[in-house]
Amino acid sequence: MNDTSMKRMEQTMRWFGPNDPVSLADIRQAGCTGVVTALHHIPVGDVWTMEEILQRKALIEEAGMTWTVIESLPVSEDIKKQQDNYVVHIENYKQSLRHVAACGLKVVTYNFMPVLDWMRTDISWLMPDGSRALYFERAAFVAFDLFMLKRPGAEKDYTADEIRKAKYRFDRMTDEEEERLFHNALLGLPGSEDRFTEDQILTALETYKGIDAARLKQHLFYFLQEVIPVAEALGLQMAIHPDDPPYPVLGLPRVVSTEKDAAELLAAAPSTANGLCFCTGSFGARADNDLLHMLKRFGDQVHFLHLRNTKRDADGNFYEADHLDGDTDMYEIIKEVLLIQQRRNCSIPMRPDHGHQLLDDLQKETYPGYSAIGRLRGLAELRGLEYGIWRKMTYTEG
Ligand code: DNO
Repeated sequence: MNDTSMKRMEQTMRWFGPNDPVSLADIRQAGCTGVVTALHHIPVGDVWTMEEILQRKALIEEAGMTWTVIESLPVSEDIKKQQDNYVVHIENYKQSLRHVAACGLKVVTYNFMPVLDWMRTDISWLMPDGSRALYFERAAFVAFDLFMLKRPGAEKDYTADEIRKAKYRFDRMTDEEEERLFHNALLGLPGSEDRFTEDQILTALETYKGIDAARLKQHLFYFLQEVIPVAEALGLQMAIHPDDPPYPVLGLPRVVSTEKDAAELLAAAPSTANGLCFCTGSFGARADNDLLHMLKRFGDQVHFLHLRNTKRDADGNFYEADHLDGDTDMYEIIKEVLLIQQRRNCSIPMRPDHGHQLLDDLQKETYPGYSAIGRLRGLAELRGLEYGIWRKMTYTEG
């Protein structure tokens, strides 16, 4: 018997809002039924009003899709540091969740990375086929930290060999390369066009003095214990995004990088509302993360999927590979997702995370990693792979 009731993933793409050069119509034509977006213009820590949420929702629905996931409802620096206005910000966060739920939304993504969100040294790295990818080059990053930012005490974070390689790399950098590296490393948060200046970043780093990983974890757990019961009562699913890259950067602790981190944060506020945004690209940048094992272990609490692939090397560099290439076995991941969905009787929203700049993308300026055609290629490949596995699992041949 053919069991066609088996669910497929819900296909979505990220949209940065009305200023995004990639339009809702483009996303629809990519075959998406859902959109992932956020109210990037609302200052972090403030309440998202129902009026603003409904306005955005209406735009998406007019384009024939649904607002499937919020990415992100950002957590303020005060909450991460438990300083100044953090109590007010947590109350505001809960209020935003009430509004989000009242407007019919279900999944909320956020992260707990101090100061900086994702970070790359090159946002336009030339691939052998002429397309451009995001790249993290360890020696360039160390050179940026030591010789450009000149972060006090930075030498302590690197081995003698890393420092030597960084010096060699830095000594051969042209002015133009230096400028580009500086610009890329301080790109700031996705969805904003502001980037940090050197002074701003050094000051921001300074404010984390005395906050080590153990303390940041306590702050995260406190936040979860406050917010998760509210989310649960509202029927929301919270999905924390892992650190990217998944280890400390610029002396800042990062606490959502490994299987152990994920297990601890899920246990800190046990609830189905406390879940993960399973980002194969972020977790996958660490060789000691066994992604399939993690997906099997945490499957009941995966509320959102970022499907992307990275290719690492022994020096700590990684680039964003084609979605079906790289170190993560996407076939195994999608097969497991289908089994999880069957068990939970649900469709987990997915988006093709990042994509190469290719074809007409190369002439356009979009948010790094978020060009239309590169993501469309990623989505199409993932969709095809899923369909093939789904057919095999649900149809009896002959
Ligand atoms: C990068 C994204 C992340 C993600 C946030 C979630 O492209 O996957 O920036 O949106 O970390 O809060």
